[in-house]
Amino acid sequence: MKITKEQFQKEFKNRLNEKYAMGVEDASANELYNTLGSMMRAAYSSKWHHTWKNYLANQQKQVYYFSIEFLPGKLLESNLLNMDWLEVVEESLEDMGIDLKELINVEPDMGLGNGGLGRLASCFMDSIASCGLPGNGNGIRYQYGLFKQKFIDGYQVELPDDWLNNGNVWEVRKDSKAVNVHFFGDVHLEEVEYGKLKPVYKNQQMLRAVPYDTGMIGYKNEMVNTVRLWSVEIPASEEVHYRSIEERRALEDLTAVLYPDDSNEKGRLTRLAQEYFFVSAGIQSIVRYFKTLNVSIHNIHEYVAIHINDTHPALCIPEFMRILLDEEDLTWEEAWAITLKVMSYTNHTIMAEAMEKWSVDMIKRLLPRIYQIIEEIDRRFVEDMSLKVYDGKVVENTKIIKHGEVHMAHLAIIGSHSINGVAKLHSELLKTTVLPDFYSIYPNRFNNKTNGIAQRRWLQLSNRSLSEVLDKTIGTTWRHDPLDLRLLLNYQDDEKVLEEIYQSKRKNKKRLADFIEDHSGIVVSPDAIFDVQIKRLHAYKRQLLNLMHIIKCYQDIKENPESKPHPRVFIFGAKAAPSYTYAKTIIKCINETAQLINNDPDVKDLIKIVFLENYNVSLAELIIPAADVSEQISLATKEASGTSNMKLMLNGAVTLATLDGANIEIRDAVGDENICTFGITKDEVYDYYQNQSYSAVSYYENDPVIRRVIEAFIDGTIPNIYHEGTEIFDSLIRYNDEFFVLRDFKSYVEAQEKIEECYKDQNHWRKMSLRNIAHAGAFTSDETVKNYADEIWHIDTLPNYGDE
Ligand code: 26Y
Repeated sequence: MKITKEQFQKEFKNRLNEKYAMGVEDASANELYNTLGSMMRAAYSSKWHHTWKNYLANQQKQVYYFSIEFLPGKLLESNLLNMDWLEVVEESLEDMGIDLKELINVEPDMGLGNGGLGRLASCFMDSIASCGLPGNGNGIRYQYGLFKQKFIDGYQVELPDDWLNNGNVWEVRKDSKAVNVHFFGDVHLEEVEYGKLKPVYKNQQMLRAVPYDTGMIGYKNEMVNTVRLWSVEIPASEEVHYRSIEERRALEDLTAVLYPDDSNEKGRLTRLAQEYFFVSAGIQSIVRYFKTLNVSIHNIHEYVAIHINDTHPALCIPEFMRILLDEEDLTWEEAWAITLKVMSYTNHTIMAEAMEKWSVDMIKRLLPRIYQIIEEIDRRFVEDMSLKVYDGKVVENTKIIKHGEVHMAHLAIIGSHSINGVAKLHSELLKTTVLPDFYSIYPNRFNNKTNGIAQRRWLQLSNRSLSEVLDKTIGTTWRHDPLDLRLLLNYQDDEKVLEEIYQSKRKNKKRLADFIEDHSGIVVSPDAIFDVQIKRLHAYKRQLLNLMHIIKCYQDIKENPESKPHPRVFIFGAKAAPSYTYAKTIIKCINETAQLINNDPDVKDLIKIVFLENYNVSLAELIIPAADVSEQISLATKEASGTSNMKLMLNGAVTLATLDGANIEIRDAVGDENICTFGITKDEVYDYYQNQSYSAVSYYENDPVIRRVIEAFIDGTIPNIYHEGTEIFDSLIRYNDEFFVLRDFKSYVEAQEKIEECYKDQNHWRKMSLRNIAHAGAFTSDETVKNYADEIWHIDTLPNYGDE
């Protein structure tokens, strides 16, 4: 999509005038942003139309990626990049006296996700379009995104994220594609003709699902795919039933908020209704589109692949069965065979508490027909397995409905032809430890697809200064093929290149330092080591381990005022689920420790702690390019993959990591000498579990350094944390330190010392940093989605794709 400066400026001014009857000099940043956005949308609309017309004409098999979360962040700059408009627009606006950055700043983050899983979905959407693959997203258009985080007296406070209040230029409401979704009521099966049972419904509640489509623009390839997000409305025919505002509100609440909880499911009916709502709407719309192809429904699996992103959309399986059975009159056997071919599932966690289960009573009440189908899937599964598997325990462990609950992961596994984990270790653990019985039943269904990241957003856009150095040094092919970053290895002994990379890092650190000063008043030096831990706040991610090391450093300085560690800035970004009190306690403790250390003159600025408020995609784009050290310190086995580890590596940070998730693959890619690993391994973790031999209190009693650090939480050293300090103390000592923080403390401290040593040898450090950048191409989500496309979805690019 090419445009010249002249064309752009003329069109931009016309549009501004048309929309607001204004000239450039009178318009606000917001008006200019809206003008630019609508102009871009008009420009890519014909490509968007063209893309789906081509899919239609070729009867292209497409994948539909069902995800209850999408976390794209801002779209303006990334759309400009992918349209190949970025430079022209930047220059043209500058000529008109407009700074593109100001327009970027007024766009709200599209924050329809909690963390890793939602951001992965968005990287995949970018990659699928950029690789020319026929794929679409399907999710919920939450009226409020993930809460905005504020700190008041060091405590996390949640405020609503009203991201739509100024409209959304990127979305297109498609009234003509709306569908109805049904809830509640009674259902029974009646014999409509001989031998054929059909459901008959009474007293159902009907809601309207209205889609809002957003174009996913491929990187300079003229392709535009779709993410379709559903919003609830009251159908015109039902208006009479909901006359009071309260009644209407209750229904409209269905798509009002994203559940900000990725740790404990509170069993909320609304959440289950959300899951069914976007699943049913999405599947109905797929089938409706499929019908326009004029192909027999018996062959739908040759045209449609449906991906279930974690278990939240697992109702895809019974819903698809419902349509094939009740609306298309297929037999159970055929419907099931087709469903299996269509569905695939990704697991993102091994934490038992994050495995979704719903009470039978609730599903039965909310989704009576779906429950019947789940029951029948389960009945047939148990019957079949009882014939094939001798061990009764295996069947007991794998069935879907148990103790009055529906196990969503079991449903997803039984109904999918492919089940994947998100890093090698995680996929192995699924087979050997988490789901061994399923693995024994379906060995061929299990596979690994290591996560990846979109280098366009996480390097080209967020780190312009490094990108320029790369262009100058290795040419620009890495922008299309991130594996070409490896060419940088030819320059690892080139002082000039090392210096240029360092200077770009310093520039990014300066930019972040200015932001920190503006937003928190804390002054930090860009010459300090920027040590970064950014991710959701979770006990297993062990922000506490990081904090404990900081407290140790502080105590060392107090004890030995002459010591001269290299100055460090410890940077945190993390939201805690509002109901997760322990995570909030850790936030409070970090904030109070920051108060203490940042204001203690004895510290002489050798340590600063900065906990930035409201960590989100845009903030990540600012922090990551400025990081020296990447903290990836979860307890081995707990972090399925992690993706900030990949983003930080790509931006030249050196990883300080446990052997968990994708950290292991990062180590294998960069080599032992370019990463700093520590901590117990998965085998040691499982040994402790098996022998129940872990004793946290013995570390407290026998290690004076640990004791002194832990006591700081309860002896007044850290002020204002009377309750919180006790809670931390108890979690470690009374409740035996569930995530082995004390076990790993010593080796973490040693690893931190090694980091400091390496950093002091700047030449060595710069080489390590370069090698991290050079090897990060391996973690491009372009490759990840190509693997999904080839091995799971069996989809292909358009026949003439890539022809000039
Ligand atoms: C059921 C409900 C409580 C729930 C809601 C959200 C459960 C889980 C989640 C989200 C999980 C998540 O974000 N998992 C992360 O997925 C990333 C992408 O695969 C991984 O990199 C990361 O390790 C994993 O924690």
